[in-house]
Amino acid sequence: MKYLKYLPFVLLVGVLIANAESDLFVSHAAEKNGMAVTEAWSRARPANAAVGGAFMTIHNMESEADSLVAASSPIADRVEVHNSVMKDGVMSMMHMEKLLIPSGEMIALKPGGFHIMLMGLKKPLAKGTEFPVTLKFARAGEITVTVQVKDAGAMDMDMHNQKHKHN
Ligand SMILES: [Cu+2]
Repeated sequence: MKYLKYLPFVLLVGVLIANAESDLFVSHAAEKNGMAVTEAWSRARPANAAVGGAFMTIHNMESEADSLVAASSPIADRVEVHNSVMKDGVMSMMHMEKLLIPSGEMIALKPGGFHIMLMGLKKPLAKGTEFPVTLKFARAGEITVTVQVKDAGAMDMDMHNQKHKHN
């Protein structure tokens, strides 16, 4: 656990972000076996919506690669890892059997890219509510993180920072 020294920083960032969103002292981050999941959030959806997306940052702090191989949540019948791909001007989603998290890398799950897809929602994704998602990694095992539901129009910080970048 040579990277444990970074953990207080990771937790602090999570707390600062949580505090910026609300007065609740909630950190939407979890760490286990050298894998850190931070900034877990979701977009509010209409009450009758059947699907929703969850976004987060996954940081592999170990010297070995790992893979996200499954996900689950008590609020959805099925949870999958998806990638959004633009093809011929049409955005479509691809189911990923596994998402590689290389050693030392941070992978951002965000709108328009990799995301956690919640299918068969059992409760509405209402702004201000929270729900748990359990991610299963091949090496690090299961990590449960609390996902915060934000505004329907919310974007993550990374997207704000990159809004002038086109690719
Ligand atoms: Cu999807």
